[in-house]
Amino acid sequence: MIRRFAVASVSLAVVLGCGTLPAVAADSVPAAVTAAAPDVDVTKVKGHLNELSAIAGRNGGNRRSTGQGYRDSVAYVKGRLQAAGYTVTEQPCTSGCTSGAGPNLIAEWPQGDAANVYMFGAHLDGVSAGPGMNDNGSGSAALLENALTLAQQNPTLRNRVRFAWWTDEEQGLNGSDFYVRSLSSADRAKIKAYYNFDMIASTNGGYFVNHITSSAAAPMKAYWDSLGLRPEENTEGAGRSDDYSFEQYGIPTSGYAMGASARKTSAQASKWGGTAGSAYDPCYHRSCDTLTNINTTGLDRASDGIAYTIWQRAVLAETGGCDTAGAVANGGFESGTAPWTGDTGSIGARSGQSAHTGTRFAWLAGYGSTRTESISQTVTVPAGCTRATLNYWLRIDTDESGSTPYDRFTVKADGTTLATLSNADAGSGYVQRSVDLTAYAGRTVTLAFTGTEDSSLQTGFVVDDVSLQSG
Ligand code: DPN
Ligand code: ZN
Repeated sequence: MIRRFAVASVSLAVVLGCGTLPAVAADSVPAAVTAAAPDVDVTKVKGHLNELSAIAGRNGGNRRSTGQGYRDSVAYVKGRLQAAGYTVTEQPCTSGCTSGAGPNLIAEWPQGDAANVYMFGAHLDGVSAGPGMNDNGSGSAALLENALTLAQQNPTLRNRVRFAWWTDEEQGLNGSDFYVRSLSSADRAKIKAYYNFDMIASTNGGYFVNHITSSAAAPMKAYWDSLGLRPEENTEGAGRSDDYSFEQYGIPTSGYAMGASARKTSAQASKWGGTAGSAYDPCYHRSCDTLTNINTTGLDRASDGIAYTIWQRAVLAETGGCDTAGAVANGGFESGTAPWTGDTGSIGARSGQSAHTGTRFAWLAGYGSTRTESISQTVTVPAGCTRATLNYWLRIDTDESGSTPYDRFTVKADGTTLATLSNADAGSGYVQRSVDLTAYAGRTVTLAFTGTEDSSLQTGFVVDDVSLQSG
């Protein structure tokens, strides 16, 4: 049982009076939710990291591009992709690479417009000093699980998605340079953007986006903004990873990074936590870049942001006039309470509950006494949205039993109830839920989440990661 402290006393007579509330409608999940980007399972991402770690262990402790550790890494990624239905190409690097370097690995999902390609890449090689788990097992594993998730979900694609795992990055961005250089100019022109993932699980890391103000970066930034992370430009990594090979040919690029040997500033430590004055990755290019040198929270947030970007770029309808980025502010409750109003004391990091991502959440009700708590903010649904879905994560934790609804949770827009849940919907963890806000396109509405309890047996409604999506 998880119960909150509250100044409340409950008389037995009142307790006996409970149990006669009207039945509530089940939460309706609109069809549009099928177009929402999936949650990429970080446990599976870490499973790939375990395999890469074991591969290094069998091959002298590293995955350098010229060694068997690299070739075995290629075989692992290739095998998993093929099993999921990808056609995978090994591209030998025949010029500009270190002698003996293994191949690039390219995999394309055979759907969507082949003239509009969105590429997502990570270097799969490491340095000889260690197993290269953060640099760059992290990017490689997150990309692999994203590719497998795309195949498993198999959404109708508008544009083409191509994944790449690069060889010989550590010796000079050589694999990616060879790839881009080798394309015909016609094929290069089909690549509308390239997204790079190099070191996305730094233990003392920050949330960095490459070319953060560019239009290529918009979905990457929007996703981390939606978690309240306030990402910054990836200045440390500029020109230092495989996105640079694409930049050289004028292809728009972006990506995520959590940082290498540069030191976290005190402003960054206040914003993101961690240790000011210490390197983002204390094991950068060292033997200690092992499985313990992984920031699981950061890896999870990057993995989900990659999926969000794939969906925004290739799955969803054109968003012309429907830019939902930032429509819900502080939806992850990570940055204070504003602009939420109402019972903002429900927002924070409290013992007894935990966040869906980050450390903070909104915990509505859960006292075990008659009580209503509500938070709201105004949200503008852009006029150009042909679909708009409000997504949120909800954990319902109750001491009630059975299927009678006593304690209720509602989502309202301008006072109209769009979803109602109750203690009868309780489960052990967070569940992503959504309401359709398409009807509100072009309007600014007050969005409210409310928890209402009857006089006994607590039900807490824990909300996190609220965002508006254009699908
Ligand atoms: N990941 C680094 C490497 O491959 O050596 C390059 C890099 C450095 C990337 C600093 C980002 C920031
Ligand atoms: Zn790297």
